[in-house]
Amino acid sequence: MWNGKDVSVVLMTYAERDSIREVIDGFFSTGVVDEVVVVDNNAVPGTAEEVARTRARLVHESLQGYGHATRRGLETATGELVVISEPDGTFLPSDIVKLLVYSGECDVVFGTRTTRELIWADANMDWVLRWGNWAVAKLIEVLFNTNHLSDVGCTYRVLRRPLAQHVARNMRVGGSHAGVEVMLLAITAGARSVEVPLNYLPRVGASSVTGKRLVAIKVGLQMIGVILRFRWAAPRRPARPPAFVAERPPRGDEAREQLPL
Ligand SMILES: Nc1nc2c(ncn2[C@@H]2O[C@H](COP(=O)(O)OP(=O)(O)OP(=O)(O)O)[C@@H](O)[C@H]2O)c(=O)[nH]1
Ligand SMILES: [Mg+2]
Repeated sequence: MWNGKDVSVVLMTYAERDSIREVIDGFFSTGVVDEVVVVDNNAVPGTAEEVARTRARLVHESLQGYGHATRRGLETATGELVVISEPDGTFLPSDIVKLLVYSGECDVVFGTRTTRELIWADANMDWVLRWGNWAVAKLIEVLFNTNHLSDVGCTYRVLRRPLAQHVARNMRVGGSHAGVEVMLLAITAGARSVEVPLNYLPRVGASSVTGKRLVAIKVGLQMIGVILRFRWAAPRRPARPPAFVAERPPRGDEAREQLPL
């Protein structure tokens, strides 16, 4: 629980049998997590048995791909604050607090893995991945006039429940590039967002996406395709804030207008 709100953690799993139990236990031991939902996306044999040794709830998604699994997880989680993460050992459960700290002011808090000081030795974040993620994030920043963004590939985030449901209802991408669709659905809906630096560790087990250069480039190009599709379709500004945008303190120019002259 965080500031009186139930916290759900959603973990999608495909090939994380050897790390998932420790990650789930790590999230529960933070003391702020009420529920862990594991989405079994036709995971390797033995994964369900590992999850059964924890307090996590297991749901199954038969459609293959990170996006399909994410949609199922967002639909299933019951908390007011829904944290998405990965069970491959690349993220620290204790970093959840960095995301939650901003959840009072924002509808969504994105993580970034491109802060040099927080990239651990042997983590899969060489200069191509680091600057590639940064460049695509800057494309979003410029095209959608957002706050500072520096990583489109970070899958550790927290969404307030109404936004999580909006995203789940509107997701169309089933594959590995769905993470950027979640980001764009939030941005184009007018959600208040911020990005915070997170630790990035070496993966337990083999990476099937960013560990292979050609696959990583393909996912990057697919992300750019999604960004251009959203830019084409979305109005410059939402006509009025959607229902999930909570009352907020005045921002920038609005605040200045309220100052006595
Ligand atoms: N590769 C893959 N991952 C899936 C699938 N469905 C869900 N996932 C989850 O998607 C997340 C990212 O997949 P990873 O294989 O860890 O990708 P990666 O190569 O480590 O690359 P990152 O995106 O940088 O983590 C993990 O939590 C997977 O369990 C699937 O069909 N294929
Ligand atoms: Mg991973």
